[in-house]
Amino acid sequence: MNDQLRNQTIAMDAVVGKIQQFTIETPSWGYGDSGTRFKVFHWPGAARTLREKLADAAQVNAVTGVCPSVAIHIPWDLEDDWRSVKDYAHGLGLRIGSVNPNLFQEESYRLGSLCHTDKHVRQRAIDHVLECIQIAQAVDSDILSLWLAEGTNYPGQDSLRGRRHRLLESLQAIYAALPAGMRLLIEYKFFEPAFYSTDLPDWGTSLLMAQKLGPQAQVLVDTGHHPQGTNIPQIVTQLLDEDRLGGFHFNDRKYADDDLIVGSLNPFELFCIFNEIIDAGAEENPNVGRIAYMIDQSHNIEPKIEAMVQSVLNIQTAYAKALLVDRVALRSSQEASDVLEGYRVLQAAYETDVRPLLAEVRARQGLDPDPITALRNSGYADRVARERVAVATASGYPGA
Ligand code: RM4
Ligand code: MN
Ligand code: MN
Repeated sequence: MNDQLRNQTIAMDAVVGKIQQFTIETPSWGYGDSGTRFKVFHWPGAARTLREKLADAAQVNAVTGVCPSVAIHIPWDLEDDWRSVKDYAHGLGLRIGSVNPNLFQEESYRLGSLCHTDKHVRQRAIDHVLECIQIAQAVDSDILSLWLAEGTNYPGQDSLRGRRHRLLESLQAIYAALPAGMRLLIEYKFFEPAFYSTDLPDWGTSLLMAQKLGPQAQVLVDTGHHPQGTNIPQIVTQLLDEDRLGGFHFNDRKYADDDLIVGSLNPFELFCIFNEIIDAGAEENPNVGRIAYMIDQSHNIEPKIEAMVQSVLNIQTAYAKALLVDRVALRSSQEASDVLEGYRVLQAAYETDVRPLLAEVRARQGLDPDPITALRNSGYADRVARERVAVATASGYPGA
């Protein structure tokens, strides 16, 4: 083997190793029936219980090899015996990942939860989050992931400053209960279900809250939660620089919070996000090593397990391409103020066909190079479609 070939092999081994180590968490709620506010269509065999969701997630892990943890949503996934849930997950080669409190489906939350004017409602919401911290401890999870569905629909409906103060106070009570080593991820979303103001509408507001709380509080970037045209890769760089990028909820969108398959619409944006992370990592940014990569997807018309696998593959594709960026050439074109060369360096990596590389990664893990076909051939979907009886699900619109 000549030197050049040996160096290429070493470089390729490093890339393969990085792709194998890059793990992605899937959400329990992506395996059950869900839909739009118009109609929830039942998918034959869709998971009905946490155990069924975990069993489905184990299939995703079996064919991809990179999805060992599952996020849970409380109370959707509420159980009495967390030790047995933990053991059941371990038996499937999985572990429970982030714990997501639900602060949007109680009658008393009509005008908010952590920001509500009534301190009893705020306390109820805080107590629910504290319960979720205990659940996280019981399942050995170190991430509590918070999303607030609240705000106002009309100017003057409530005091915006008042809501901000209440939010901070509630978050401080939650932060005080966080055990050492547990992180509080603060997710933002610019609108919906509130339409005039949202209490955590953007990354800046989440970052301010995190900075006021302390180092265990970090920002969660859901890629579907921005206004059109927002430069998400730039948000990522800001948060990395501030050491506050807690993690991602990956999904794709065209118009609103569409929760579509990751990278199905904006694969280049996804690539650019990874490019920024890898670029920061090359400069030893300390935040890069502890980013939680999670999928937050819900399926209306898609086969659920297959949609999840597709998202994982699209994420791996974007990540692999970003690993191939020639960082030396990129830096020198930037230093030479060459406007287009840096773009071409990115383009060269983005246009590389990484399918053979990903097939090699899977072969080295003893996996089928084609996870979708492997999933289809496993017969799992047909089996659960026969075994699991449908449960009726409603839509958000009465009579719809
Ligand atoms: C929200 C948000 C949260 C998720 C819920 C189900 O839009 O993205 O992360 O927990 O949906
Ligand atoms: Mn989300
Ligand atoms: Mn969302």
